[in-house]
Amino acid sequence: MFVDSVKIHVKAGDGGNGGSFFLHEKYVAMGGPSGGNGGRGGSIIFVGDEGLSTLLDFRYTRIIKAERGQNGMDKNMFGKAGKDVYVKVPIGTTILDANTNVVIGDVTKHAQEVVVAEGGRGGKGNAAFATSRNPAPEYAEKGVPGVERDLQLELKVLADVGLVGFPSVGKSTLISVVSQAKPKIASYHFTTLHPNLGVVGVGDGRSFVIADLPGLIEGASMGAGLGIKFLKHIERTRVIVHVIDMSGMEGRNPVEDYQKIRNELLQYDENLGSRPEIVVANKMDLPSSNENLSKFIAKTGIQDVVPISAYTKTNLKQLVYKIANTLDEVKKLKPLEENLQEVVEYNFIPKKPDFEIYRSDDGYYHVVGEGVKKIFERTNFENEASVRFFAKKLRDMGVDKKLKELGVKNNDTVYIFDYIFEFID
Ligand SMILES: Nc1nc2c(ncn2[C@@H]2O[C@H](COP(=O)(O)OP(=O)(O)OP(=O)(O)O)[C@@H](O)[C@H]2O)c(=O)[nH]1
Ligand SMILES: [Mg+2]
Repeated sequence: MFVDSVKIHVKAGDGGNGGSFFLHEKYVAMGGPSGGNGGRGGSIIFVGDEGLSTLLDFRYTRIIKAERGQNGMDKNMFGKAGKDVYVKVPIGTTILDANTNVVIGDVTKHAQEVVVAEGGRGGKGNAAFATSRNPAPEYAEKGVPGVERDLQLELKVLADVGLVGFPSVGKSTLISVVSQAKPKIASYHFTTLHPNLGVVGVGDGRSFVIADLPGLIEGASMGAGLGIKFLKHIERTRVIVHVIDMSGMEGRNPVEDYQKIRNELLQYDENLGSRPEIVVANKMDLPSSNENLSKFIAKTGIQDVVPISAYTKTNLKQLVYKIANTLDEVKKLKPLEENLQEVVEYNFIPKKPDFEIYRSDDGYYHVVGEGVKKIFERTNFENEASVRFFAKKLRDMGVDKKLKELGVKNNDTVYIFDYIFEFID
């Protein structure tokens, strides 16, 4: 089964909490604060792997989690970091945030790494907060939660060359005789249900990757047949090899076949019109092919048709050379990366204000925003010192000032996420 689109959930490890401890040593009545920092949570990292060709593994693993960091311990011992989780993905995988559709990364090379969910930082232990004014703080930070998000993974085959054409024209037969690929070949339409990749050695040291794609039919760009699902793979190939069954068997008309497929490609993406195309006349071993080829050239005006027989392996070397030469020309003009979607850096997050305050219809104040959330998540509300620290941070951030500007009075209710506070000046 070929899986080229899948939605998964990732949850990086939370940072361990900072410890809040005091040294209790023999004969020392009250030692100093000694809570160590919490460990970092494990991150989730995707790694390009050329041995994989589908996203099938994700069918069975829809949720990926990394370990949390260990809590900070007594005697200034730091918690251990959570282990990072490495997940192999095929080359050509685009990773998107499923909710925003922002591209997180494009895996285009073997061993390339993309951090898809970063582990949370560990909280600082109380030892880290000792100052001359407060030599014995009880306060310790909580760890930062690890990034949690839904991901959409899209696999687009990364081949140099894509074989396109109607069903049964001989695309799979062709790839099977020019490469090691062993796709299914049969006389019924839509034998090929997913792209097959093969590496073609030219014989002079050059090589290229060719993709055998499922057959296209009229209306493919609108979803007919296997349709649009596979047209997207053609987007990323540098050269299109358009295979035509020149025998005209089954009542087929090679000229019409050519024009229909061309039309579907253009309907799908007009940029495909300028992609270099090599027209291949296949099944030249059959009786009517020669005559049809002459007519084809006369009607379409395309002089440069490569006649072959995949079945009798005729003229394949000439075709392979022609493809390799065309690729060399294209590579000179345009590196493959230019065809890829623009990559948005993982760390790029639009800057939002630290907090925002709004008033709901019932008269309550609500404080929201990323900055406040960060502090909120690190606060242990069962610990008084920690809560005091939280209040101070909000004041420093300007939340109190803004609330007063908005008319808040003593004892008014202020919501900060799911917690209710009373405003006290
Ligand atoms: N006579 C002759 N038959 C061929 C040639 N190439 C392929 N065939 C036959 O045509 C039929 C279809 O071949 P495939 O290679 O499966 O065709 P395809 O284009 O991959 O078809 P789909 O996967 O359905 O799109 C098979 O029965 C092949 O044996 C050729 O050069 N000459
Ligand atoms: Mg096929």
